[in-house]
Order: sequence, then C-alpha cells, then structure tokens
Amino acid sequence: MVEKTIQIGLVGKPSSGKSSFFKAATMIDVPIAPYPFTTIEPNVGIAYVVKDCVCKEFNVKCNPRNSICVEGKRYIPIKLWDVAGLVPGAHEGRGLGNKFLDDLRQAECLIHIVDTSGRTDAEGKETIGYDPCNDVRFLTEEIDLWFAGIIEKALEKFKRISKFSKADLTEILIKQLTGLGIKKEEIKEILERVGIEDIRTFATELRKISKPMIIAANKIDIPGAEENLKKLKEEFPDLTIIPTSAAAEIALKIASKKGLIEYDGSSFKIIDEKKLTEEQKEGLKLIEERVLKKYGSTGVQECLNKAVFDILKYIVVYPVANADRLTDGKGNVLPDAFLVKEGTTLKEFAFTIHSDMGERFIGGLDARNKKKLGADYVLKDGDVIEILFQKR
Ligand SMILES: Nc1nc2c(ncn2[C@@H]2O[C@H](COP(=O)(O)OP(=O)(O)OP(=O)(O)O)[C@@H](O)[C@H]2O)c(=O)[nH]1
Ligand SMILES: [Mg+2]
Repeated sequence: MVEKTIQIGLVGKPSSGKSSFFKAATMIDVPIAPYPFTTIEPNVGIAYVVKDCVCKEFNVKCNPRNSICVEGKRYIPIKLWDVAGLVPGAHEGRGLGNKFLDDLRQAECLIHIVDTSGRTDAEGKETIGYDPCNDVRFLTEEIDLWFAGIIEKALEKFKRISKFSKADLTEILIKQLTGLGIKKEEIKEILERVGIEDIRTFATELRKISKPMIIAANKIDIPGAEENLKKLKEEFPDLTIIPTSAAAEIALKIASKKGLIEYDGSSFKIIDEKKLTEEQKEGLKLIEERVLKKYGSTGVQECLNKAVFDILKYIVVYPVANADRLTDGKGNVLPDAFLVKEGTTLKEFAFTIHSDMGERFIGGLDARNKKKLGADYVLKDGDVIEILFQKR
C-alpha cells in the first residue's frame, strides 16, 4: 500500500506554543520553555484526525489496521511538524533564518500558532499588551519571502542556463518548487495571471494555493486573550481562527493518562477527589472555567480536523475486500480508513490503494446497498467500498 500520510506544519514566532501544541497532539515529550528558540531541530510525530466511525451505523465491531477506533470514533493518523520560531526579518537571516522551513516543503497545510495572550513580543520575549494581529501579518510575509527565495533561485538558474542554451522557465520553476506540492498547471496558471516580474506577488499566489494556513489562537486560557481573539477575528475575517490552549490539552491528557480524570475531549470528570493535590484541583478548575466552558474544547483536535476536513477537503473512505462482511482478506472488519481528496473517483482511489488494483480495475460495490459503482463514481465521505479487479 502506498498510502501517503498527510503532513501538517506548525509555524509561528518563538514561544507562541508550537512545541506545546505538538506535544498536546502527539503526546511526544519535547522541550517546552518560556524563552525563545527552545526548538532548533524540527520535531516530527504522529497526530490524528477524528471522525465518527461507520462501525456504529453498520452495528459491527471493527478491527482497525491503519487507524484506531475508540468508542465509535475513528482516529486516522497524520504527520505533524514542529519547527523553530520565525521572527520578522527571518528571510534576511534574523533569528534562525527561514532555511529550516524547507522541512515544511511536504506540508499540505500550516497551522499558525499565535500567542493570543499578548504577553510575548514579535521575537517571543516577555512583554505586555502586544497586539497578536502583528504576528499574523509578519508571519505571512515571512512565509511569502521563503517562497520568493525559492523562486529567485529558479530565476537565477534560468538566467544561467539561458546564456548557453534554450531554457524553459516553467520547467525550471517546477523543478525548484518540487516537494512543495504545486502542480504544473497551477504554476502555468499563475504565470499567466500575474506574471513573474514581481516575484513577491508570484510567491504570494503560490503560497496561497500550496500552503493554506489556519490560525490557532493559542494561550486562550490567559486573562486578556479573549479580547485579542476578538481583534484577530475582526482584522482577519477571511481566516479560519480557532481558540486553543495547548497547555490545557497537555494537562488534561496527562491527568487522564494517570487515571486522575476521565476526559472526553470537551469535558472531564474527576475520578477521585482525594487523589488530587490542591494545586491540581485549582488547575483543573481554571481549565474548566477559562477554556472548556467558554470555548467547548481546548481547540487542539479541532485545529487538526478543520485543517484536514475543511481546508484541505479530505473525506474518509473505508475500502473492504468483501462488501457483505465488511472485511479485508484476513477477516478484519473495517480495517482501513483512508483520507482521500473530495472529488476523487473510484478508479483513482483504486490506484492510490495499489497500482495493480488500479490497472486491473473492474468496478466497485457500495457496501450499504450493494449497488455497482463505475470507474467515474465520485467518492462520498463515509463510503464503504469493495473494489472489484481482475485477479491475476
Ligand atoms: N498559559 C499557557 N501557556 C502556554 C500555552 N502554550 C504554550 N504555553 C507556554 O508558552 C511557553 C512557550 O511554549 P513552547 O511550546 O516552548 O513554544 P514554541 O513556540 O515551541 O517556542 P520556540 O521553540 O522557542 O519557538 C512555555 O512556557 C509554555 O508552557 C497555552 O496554551 N497556555
Ligand atoms: Mg518549540
């Protein structure tokens, strides 16, 4: 199987809470500290997006292979990247520069972790009354300038080659931009629409299609953050902005792991009051009041789900080898949950499972109604499908 794992990058200024978000989502212990540039080398780990599993509807007990099912919820793995902090002027080498963003070439979407408390400045140093709207502006600009740097290299190459032989700018651009997940047609379209005379404009357009960004308005638990969240929403009405508290999510997950609380993602129950210290009780009370009751959750899982399902427009499809029994060849019930792009056809899906399956494709069977499906059938979210193909 050549299933490609979706990759998501966490970006933001130093101390905004990228590593905290990473730890909250992956439960991998990484260094977290209240001073800038705690992270230098990137961290990469597995996080999950969550959707209701179809096992409930089919009234079966599933045996997931490529994913996990907990109480009727399917957890499907994605890859998360936590990188160093970006500061204004990073493209000129300030801070740690922006070279490390090359680790994010494969990321399909970026989550910009913003410190909404207003208690850190543009460089991640402690302050008061800082306006986080600044961070959205400068970070977008730094990402654009990272793209512009890559494009500039392509242009230099084009000029160099042009001196000796005929050079194809589009081809060179495609090569330089590989890994950024940009299609040839998209590059051509932008070249026609905005040209490349102004590298910045070209870079911005490319960034918009290849690295959509959502905002995690983090540290929402800190007093004063609520007003800043309002400001962010007013200033950037077109952006998806989700209030988060990475610190609260870490605390809740750890308390749940230790058996101190039962945590279901939106609320918690204390298992035994006596097991908790006064400090722990106080901490949990604050999380309840400032985060869960106000915003419904810590927002960490919501960010990942929004990025994958709403922004990138993936749907979940369950391939099975037997549409009656809902099993794979080994008898596992609903073994795999695949993330596929909205608009994917059945035949394209067959190819992503296995090139052999695509080449020998005959058709499909919808496990819900046993109807036959053709090559051009467009997959729907929650489809359970047996793919029929010529056996060797
Ligand atoms: N109150 C509160 N503090 C947070 C939250 N998220 C992170 N912090 C704190 O903010 C500080 C910086 O967090 P990190 O996760 O190390 O930030 P970072 O963005 O990875 O920082 P660099 O690696 O230096 O770029 C730490 O003291 C965290 O405990 C949150 O949601 N609420
Ligand atoms: Mg960090």
